[in-house]
Amino acid sequence: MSSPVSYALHDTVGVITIDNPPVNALSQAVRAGIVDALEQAASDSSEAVVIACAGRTFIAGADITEFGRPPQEPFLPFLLDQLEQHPKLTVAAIHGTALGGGLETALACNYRMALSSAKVGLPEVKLGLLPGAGGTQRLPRVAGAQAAITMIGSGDPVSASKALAWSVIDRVVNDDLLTEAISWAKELVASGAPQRKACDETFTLSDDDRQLIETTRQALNKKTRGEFAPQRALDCIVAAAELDFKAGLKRERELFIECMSNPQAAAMQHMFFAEREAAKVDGLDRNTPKVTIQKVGIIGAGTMGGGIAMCFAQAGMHVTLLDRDEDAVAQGIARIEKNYAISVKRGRLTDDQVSAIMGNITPATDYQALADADLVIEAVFENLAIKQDVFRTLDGICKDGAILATNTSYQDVNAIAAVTQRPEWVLGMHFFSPANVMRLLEVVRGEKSNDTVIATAMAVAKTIGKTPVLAGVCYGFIGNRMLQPYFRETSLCLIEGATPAQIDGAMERWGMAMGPLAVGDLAGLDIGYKAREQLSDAEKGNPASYLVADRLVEAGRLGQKSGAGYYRYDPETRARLDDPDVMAIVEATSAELGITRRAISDEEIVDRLTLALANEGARILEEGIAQRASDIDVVYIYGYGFPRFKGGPMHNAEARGIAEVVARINEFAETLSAENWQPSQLLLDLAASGGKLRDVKAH
Ligand code: 3H9
Repeated sequence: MSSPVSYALHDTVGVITIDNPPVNALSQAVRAGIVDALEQAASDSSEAVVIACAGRTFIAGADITEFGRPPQEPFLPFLLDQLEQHPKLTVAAIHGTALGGGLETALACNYRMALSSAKVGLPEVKLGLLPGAGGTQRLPRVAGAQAAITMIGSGDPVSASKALAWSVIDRVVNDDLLTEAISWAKELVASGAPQRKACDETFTLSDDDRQLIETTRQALNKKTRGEFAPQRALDCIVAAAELDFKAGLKRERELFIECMSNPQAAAMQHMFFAEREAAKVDGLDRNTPKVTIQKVGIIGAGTMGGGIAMCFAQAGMHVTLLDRDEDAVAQGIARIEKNYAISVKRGRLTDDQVSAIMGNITPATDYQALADADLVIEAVFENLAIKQDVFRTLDGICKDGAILATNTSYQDVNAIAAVTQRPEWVLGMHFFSPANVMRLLEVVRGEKSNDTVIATAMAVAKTIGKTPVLAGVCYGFIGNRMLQPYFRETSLCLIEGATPAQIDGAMERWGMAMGPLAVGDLAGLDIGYKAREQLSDAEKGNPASYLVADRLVEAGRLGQKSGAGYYRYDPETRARLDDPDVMAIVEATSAELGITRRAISDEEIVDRLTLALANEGARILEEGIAQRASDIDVVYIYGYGFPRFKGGPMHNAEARGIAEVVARINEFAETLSAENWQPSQLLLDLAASGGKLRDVKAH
């Protein structure tokens, strides 16, 4: 097999070229190839060495697919030591993104040049790791405390110009990177420039730097609550100041191994691949023609429709925002303007940018305005008959080949498509509120949706910055369907003995962005109440799972919007406060239903809620509603505040062990409710066979 690394002499400069598509990750073959090339360069006539990459980017880091397998020599820290101690002057030539082990490689060179379009970063914390090949020791020595704390703590890449200002790199060029790097290497040699080595630099922390570390620690504690790696990464920077280079590397290695052995690392790496996989539709030809989307119609100028309009307008598409009368549209436009005013105030957008975006939105009240739209998204009231009316109208007006999407959360996409003469051009595009912020988009394939419609929806989702996940038609699709058993268990825990603060506290300490009852208060308890009003008693199920919510609504407690729901909300700070009135309602309802309240442990709460999700997720997978288990994880992480460091409900179950999960579900079936806790057939099969959820493919 030919090596992904080649070496060639360009006059007096030896050029090492890495060509390992797609992103030049540092696989074992690449590491071995670089070691060989360095040996060759050490003994030939070259006076300097340039390290460059073919393809779209400089090295994007270690090969993440190798993590979790037995490590193979040569190891990256060894390789980078060889590079740093190389007898010839070394220059890294960076284009695209130099990330993780890629930037660490560049930092082990004597000099660094980058294209002006390049970005550099140490994103390891996003994978549950810290830079483990000297990055935490070399970056502070080369670029100082602020750059190191910011880049290593956040994991966010910085532009070439920022990197230049911080001295992470030494030179920026606009084009001809390789030619420029070679001639710069020659110049450096000719001028007798020293072979600068990061390991020889000293690094100290001033009082201000130590203060910055403290404030960054606190900020990260909030932003990456529950994550193991970010604080350890900062520990490494402190070690860089307090220890010599060799001892600092040793400390980095110890903490790197601690991170790598923590289950969070596997969960976050799982998510890295899961979100990329989610964009792929099994069985869909890569060359499926797509509709070019330039004009988008949005029906319904409410919060949801307005948020969706913002997404498309920001991406430069022309949006017609339609509602039934002038007042309704004007209100919708005013709401969008208010949102953008906040963005301007926070410095996220300029007035000019907002004007340009608003210029992309045209208000309308006449459906004829949608006649030439390429894509129409309906976001009207959640009622099948109303939605069907909208689609009948669209069918009569929209041009051939237009894609007609419903943003329904629960209605039957097939029943909506069926009222048109073109059901193959209809699908669901389920946005999450607030639509301009939330990254998830469920692309719901109706039984007749054609491939072009699906391929276009998946692609346009990316254009507007969303993470699309394909779902099939069922009540609630993937995400909201799983919420039903999740909320059922929440309500049952409450009525059987827990308090709102205990349930939400347990789930938030476990990692959820927000506990389920606080979510209910945020969304509005009246929504579920109104939905239940349309159901028969049999359809509503066990009163224990909704009666408290009904009583709260009947007492005028609709959630945050009325100042009280499961909690009371401080009118000024919006802080949620425990409310004895709620517990009085809960206790009275328990007594009325003949339930003897008992102490419920946090562990039981977490198990009931997370396993309810995993069990329903397995059914969804079994029925082919989701393509793969990891898609369900993406839905929960991007749409429902599930902690990324747990890898989503399916990965969490897999990491725990499917056999153990089934055993716990069976225990709940015996002690709580046989009806609610039937393990899904898929989980039973996997527990029996020792198979993995990640290998299950939907049919
Ligand atoms: C590290 O370096 C640890 C060291 O400190 C210490 C070691 C001792 N490995 O994202 P894309 C695949 S940790 C393997 O769609 P883009 C990706 O799965 C690493 N595969 O492209 C996808 O595959 P597929 C630190 C990787 O242009 C394909 O490449 N580095 C890796 O939108 C295209 O990816 C990082 O965390 C990898 N490292 O974005 C950087 N990276 O086509 C991670 C990508 O089969 N990577 N793939 O679905 C990225 O952030 C983006 O991929 C990048 C390109 C910005 C580079």
